[in-house]
Amino acid sequence: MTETTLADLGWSAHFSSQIGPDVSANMPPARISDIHRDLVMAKSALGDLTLELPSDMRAGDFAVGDWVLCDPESGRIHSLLERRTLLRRKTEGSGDKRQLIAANVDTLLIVSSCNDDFNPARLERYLALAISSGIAPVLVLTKADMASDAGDYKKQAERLLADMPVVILDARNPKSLDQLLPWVKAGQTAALVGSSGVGKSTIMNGLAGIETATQGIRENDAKGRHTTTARSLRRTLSGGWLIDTPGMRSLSMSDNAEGIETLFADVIELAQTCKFSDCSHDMEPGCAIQAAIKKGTLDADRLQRWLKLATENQGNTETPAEARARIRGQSHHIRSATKKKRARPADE
Ligand SMILES: Nc1nc2c(ncn2[C@@H]2O[C@H](COP(=O)(O)OP(=O)(O)O)[C@@H](O)[C@H]2O)c(=O)[nH]1
Ligand SMILES: [Mg+2]
Ligand SMILES: [Zn+2]
Repeated sequence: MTETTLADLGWSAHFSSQIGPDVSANMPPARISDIHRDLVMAKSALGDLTLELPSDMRAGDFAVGDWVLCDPESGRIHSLLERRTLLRRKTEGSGDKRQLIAANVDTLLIVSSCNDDFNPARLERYLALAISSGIAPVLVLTKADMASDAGDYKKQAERLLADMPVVILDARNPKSLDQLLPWVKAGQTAALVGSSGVGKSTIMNGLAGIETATQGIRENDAKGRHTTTARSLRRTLSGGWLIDTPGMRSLSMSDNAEGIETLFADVIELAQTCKFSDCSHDMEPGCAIQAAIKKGTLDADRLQRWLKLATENQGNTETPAEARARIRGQSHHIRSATKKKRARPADE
């Protein structure tokens, strides 16, 4: 068996700077690959580990891709390291709670297909999430083999965000999947998101070299189709890391202002030149946005998409006080990691 180093697993200065070298020797770092009800699976320089949760944290406090320090004596997670990036979303009817999707992801592979699944409004939601989370987005359009005009989907996708890579492929074809290799190089982590049925698991299996018949993460759903039921971190054949996520039926906007402002920067700039500062860009005189639509320089659909996302995001976004409370809650576990270590006798 070849040895896995922390760097292979995606470890970087961001994480090592949070702990002293003596801590990492006694409390080995590990990266969470699967989360179950009361325990997590993790990958470390010592191999695959099964870890119990700390008594003051629940499974929902952890995300696939998280770095933790392990307590080898108890077999428990000792502490959670501060994340470099975090994908989270508000789920339907969950109030202020956010569901953690994945942590420490470098690239978000936003998957759609060259068919009716292709929907600019939904893709913009994923793009806003990526940008707001500080994660580079790549659009992956599958089923190019079944479309007569795959290039047209690519052109439409490229218009959504300047300089964003757009890849069209047949996810079942390994040669075609090679186009994704730049984002799954050794030590890099990418996450797959998109609706059910677009080919996320096919991409995962192709890049990780998993035979469909032998993989354990699938089970039959009511329709008799194979469906991914859990997130997982898997190593790709190229030495990178890939996180598959179950299809999301809805991705509601919350805490995504930065992403929305980036995606619609041109519309927002126009809005600032409207005659009235509280212009609703509807029937008001002197509305620069309506003028641009009339002139043909702005797409009326884009205005509607921007208004919808911005309004929804405002309604769902946590207040600064809520954000501070959340950040305090996270840093508590990081501080306690160093404190507990110092309290240990030197000869232990
Ligand atoms: N023709 C074609 N079929 C694909 C492609 N990608 C996925 N599929 C098929 O679409 C179905 C759903 O794929 P799956 O990977 O399970 O989608 P997921 O729900 O996003 O994980 C499977 O039958 C795949 O074989 C593609 O690029 N071309
Ligand atoms: Mg799947
Ligand atoms: Zn206006």
